[in-house]
Amino acid sequence: MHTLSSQLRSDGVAPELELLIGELAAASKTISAKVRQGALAGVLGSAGHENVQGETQKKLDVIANDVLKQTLGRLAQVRALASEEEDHPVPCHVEGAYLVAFDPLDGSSNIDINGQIGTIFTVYPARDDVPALSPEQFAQSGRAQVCAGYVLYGPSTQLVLTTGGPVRLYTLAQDGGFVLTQEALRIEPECSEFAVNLANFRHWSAPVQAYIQKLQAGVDGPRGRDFNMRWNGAMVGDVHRVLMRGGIFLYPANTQSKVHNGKLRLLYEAHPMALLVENAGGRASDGQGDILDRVADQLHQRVPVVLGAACEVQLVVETLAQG
Ligand code: P6P
Repeated sequence: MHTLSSQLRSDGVAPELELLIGELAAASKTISAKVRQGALAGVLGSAGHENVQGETQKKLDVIANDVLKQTLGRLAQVRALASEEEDHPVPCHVEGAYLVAFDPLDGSSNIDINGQIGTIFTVYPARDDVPALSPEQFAQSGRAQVCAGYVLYGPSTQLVLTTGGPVRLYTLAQDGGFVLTQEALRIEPECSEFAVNLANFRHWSAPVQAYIQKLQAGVDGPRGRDFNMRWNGAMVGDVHRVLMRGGIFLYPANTQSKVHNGKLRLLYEAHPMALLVENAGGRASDGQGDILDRVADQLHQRVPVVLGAACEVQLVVETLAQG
C-alpha cells in the first residue's frame, strides 16, 4: 500500500512541495484529533466574534486556522498564506516558492451537530512579476494551482489530493499515516443526484429555477428519469460525494444582496474543488465559463459554482445562455 509520501515521490512531486503537502497532512491530523474530541476538549460553540466574511467564528474555526498558520508559516518554501479566517494574506518567507490558501474548517455550522466538516487547501507558485509579499501574489488563474485538495473529517478522516494528475484518495490509518485507498477518482458524465440548497429557490434566476424544476419533475418530466437530492451544508462533504458517486453540486448566483455572486469563495473553495473535479473528468463552471479560468482579483471574492458530471454542468451552462 502506498503512503502519502511514497505516492507523492512516485508521482514525481518536487521535494519542497512534497514536504509542504506532508506538513498540510500533519496539520490536518492535529485538527482531526480536536474535531474528534468535540465537547470533551471544550472546542465546540462560538468563538464570540465574526470573521471577514461576517460569519460567526466557531472555536474550531480559530483552532484549525491557528494550527495551519503555525505549521505552514514556519516552512521556508512558503512565501505567504491566505485564509478564509484572515482579512489579509499572512506574509511568511520572502524567498518562498509557494503560496498556500485554505478554508481551515469548511462547514462550521455542522460542527455542533457532529456533521461532516473539512479543510480545503490549494497551493500556487509564488509570482515573480509582482512585489514578493504583495496581496497580488494570490491574483492567479485557477489553472496555476500546483496542488489542490481537502481533508474530510467524517466517519473516517480522508485526504483527497491532486498534484496535476489523478485525484487520489488517502485514508488516515490507526497508526497515524495517510494510506492510498483509491488511486484515481472519476466522475461519470451523466448523473441522477443533485446538491443545492432549495431554500434559496426564490433568489435564483429564472433559468436556474427552470433547470432545478426539471430535475424535480423526475421520470414523468422532461428529463425522463428520477433524480435524488442531497444537501450536506458543507461544500467539502457534497463535493466528496460527487467525487465518490457522481452528481452535480450547485451554489448559484442569487439576488440576496449579501451573496448575489453566490456564497462560495473563489480562491480557497471554488478553485481547489474545480481542479479536483476537472482532474476527475468532471467540469466546474461559474455558469458562463470554467472556474479554473477565473482569476482571484480579490482575496475573498465569491463566485457562483456549478460542478460535477460534465454533461449535467454543460446543460446548466446552456440553460443559462438561453436566458
Ligand atoms: P447554506 C459552509 O458555510 C459553506 O461555505 C459551504 O461549505 C456550503 O456548501 C455552503 O456554505 C452552505 O450554504 O446557504 O446552505 O448554509
